[in-house]
Amino acid sequence: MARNKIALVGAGMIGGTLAHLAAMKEMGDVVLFDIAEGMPAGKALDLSQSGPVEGFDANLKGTTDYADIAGADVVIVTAGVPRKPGMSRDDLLGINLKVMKAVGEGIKANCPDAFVICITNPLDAMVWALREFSGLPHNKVVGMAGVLDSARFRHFLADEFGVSMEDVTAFVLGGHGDTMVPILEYSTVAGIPVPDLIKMGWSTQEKMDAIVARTRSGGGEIVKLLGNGSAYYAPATSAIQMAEAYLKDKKRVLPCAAYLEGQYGVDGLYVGVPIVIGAGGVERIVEIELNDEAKKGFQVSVDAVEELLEACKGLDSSLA
Ligand code: A3D
Repeated sequence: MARNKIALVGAGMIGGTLAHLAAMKEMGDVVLFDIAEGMPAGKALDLSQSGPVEGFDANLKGTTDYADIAGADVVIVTAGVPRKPGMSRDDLLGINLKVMKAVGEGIKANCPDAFVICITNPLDAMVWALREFSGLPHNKVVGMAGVLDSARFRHFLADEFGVSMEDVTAFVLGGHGDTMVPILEYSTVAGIPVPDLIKMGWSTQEKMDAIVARTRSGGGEIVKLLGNGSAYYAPATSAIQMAEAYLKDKKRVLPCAAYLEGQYGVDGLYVGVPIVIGAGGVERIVEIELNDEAKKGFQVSVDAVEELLEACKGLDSSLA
């Protein structure tokens, strides 16, 4: 049986980390694509040379030619530029929108049957644009944000409660970062909901509010500390979990940016919701009853995504 093929479009900090993880887990052969000459081939060669030491068998190839992603089973997209000082949000949107156009067309021409995971920011708009440009079915294109946001939330909760991170589950909805909507009632330690843990004296509502605020600005906290660039280890791990769910038909229930067609009262947008990922891609959107506060928070996310999409449509008439 042939190995799976994983194409990483964007071979920067997250792309390189994705390649490392995919190879170490023997998820398949890996192609690192980037527009930067030499760099993807350099990373592929460096990673290949860790194979004999680590003991993995995976072919790694770096390329600047889209033809090399042909037949990929999974494509993970991190291509784009980060926001630099002096750059407006619309400047960034315009640049990364053009990148999504090139990437979408590359995927459409070379691997239209792939499962595509987008990481490029602003996430909820870029995943929508990538889907539009690629023409792939909506169930085969998803955005990575919720797994990362909930991992950050789980880490902070485990720290606060003094328990293993493995035993903490967190439930988040909505957009990436600022507009993330954590649902404490569905966040648990070994099945015990957080509000019950507060009643049991494990923590206080004030501490939970502070953790929610820290999670929302979790990306910014890391940007500030790094001084140059943004988080890449946890974002890469999160996307790998989604890719594995697809390749192994695990039917994982994960929060991702998925295309909504009426669920949660939203139509035609990518928003963060829990979904089931299996061999069919997005196999199910999990729709839960929201309380009034969560509904309000979710609507803020939806409004923010809608505003970004309008800006995208203004920048590229083929999207209107
Ligand atoms: P970086 O290390 O700059 O890598 C981006 C790569 O994209 C660079 O190597 C570029 O050369 C390459 N690139 C630029 N244009 C193209 C193109 N047209 N085709 C192919 N490659 C191209 O960034 P990074 O890896 O740290 O981050 C990648 C993206 O992920 C950024 O947009 C981040 O904002 C985003 N990000 C999202 C999250 C979420 O949770 C959604 C978290 C962290 C980072």
